[in-house]
Amino acid sequence: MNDLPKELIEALRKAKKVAVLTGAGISAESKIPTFRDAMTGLWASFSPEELATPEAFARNPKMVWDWYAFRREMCAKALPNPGHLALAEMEKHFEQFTLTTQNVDGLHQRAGSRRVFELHGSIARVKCADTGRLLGGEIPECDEPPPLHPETGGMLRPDVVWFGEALPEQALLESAQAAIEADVYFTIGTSALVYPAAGLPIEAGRAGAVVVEINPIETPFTQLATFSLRGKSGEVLPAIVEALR
Ligand code: BJW
Repeated sequence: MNDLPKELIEALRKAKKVAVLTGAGISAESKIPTFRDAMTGLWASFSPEELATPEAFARNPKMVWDWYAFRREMCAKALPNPGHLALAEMEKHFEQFTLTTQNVDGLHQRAGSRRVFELHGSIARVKCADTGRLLGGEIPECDEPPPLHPETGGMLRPDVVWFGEALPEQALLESAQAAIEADVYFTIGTSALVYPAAGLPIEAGRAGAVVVEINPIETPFTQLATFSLRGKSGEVLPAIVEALR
């Protein structure tokens, strides 16, 4: 990518505090399908309400468990892509760098990012659906999923945030604080439809940050962004890191 705005690189050179929000698009180049892209989205054949709500799990726990088991395996096999790696590299350039992700795939940490806040949980963890107690060891084998928590006897579910559920308080607080303190705020690979995550770049902009969107297509956030870079994060982010060298 040759046509990065000069003003953006200048703003980054001056910036002390940088914060980032990522969504499913950053993992698209690691072959993890996004949620809402036509045809390829994970929900192309299912509606979110069928799979990612507590009500869906209560109605059909086996279907929801199986869907997450399939995705857990896909995430475990996936590898971080140049976009994840560029963000891990970028972390070293700034006095403060806060990476908030809506993704549950763990790829930022595997790429080497150190300060990561997972707003929607982690697909690698499971917990008791009744008590919220996390499972310590391996997921137990069972004939009729979901398996049960060995200590509580309740059904296991993924430790992710479904619609209508509260986000992890500390992760949200730290992310909101980073947004209002940021000199430059990036919103990368997200459709900007799901709140409260989608409110973070809005807050950053209101507090005076230079806000940069990276996405191949327009989103509801595009109009508010200072710079909207049309492209894949796996191409745009390495170009930004290169320009900062
Ligand atoms: C690329 C690319 C490439 C492709 N490079 N880019 C305010 C207003 C309206 C509604 C609400 C509101 N506040 C709360 C709500 C309700 C609700 C909500 O937001 N609803 C809207 C949909 C209307 N929010 C909630 O319910 C949240 N909870 C809550 O608010 O609780 C309140 C509460 C307080 C106290 C007590 C109790 C409750 C919870 C939201 C949870 C979202 N969960 C999910 C599932 C997580 C688990 C899982 O993975 O299965 O999170 S839904 C799903 O959407 C997932 C994602 O993290 C999230 C966002 O999706 P994302 O990442 O943006 O993906 P896509 O597919 O939408 O977009 C991908 C983008 O990438 C596209 O733009 C592509 O173009 C782009 N792209 N290739 C760069 N190579």
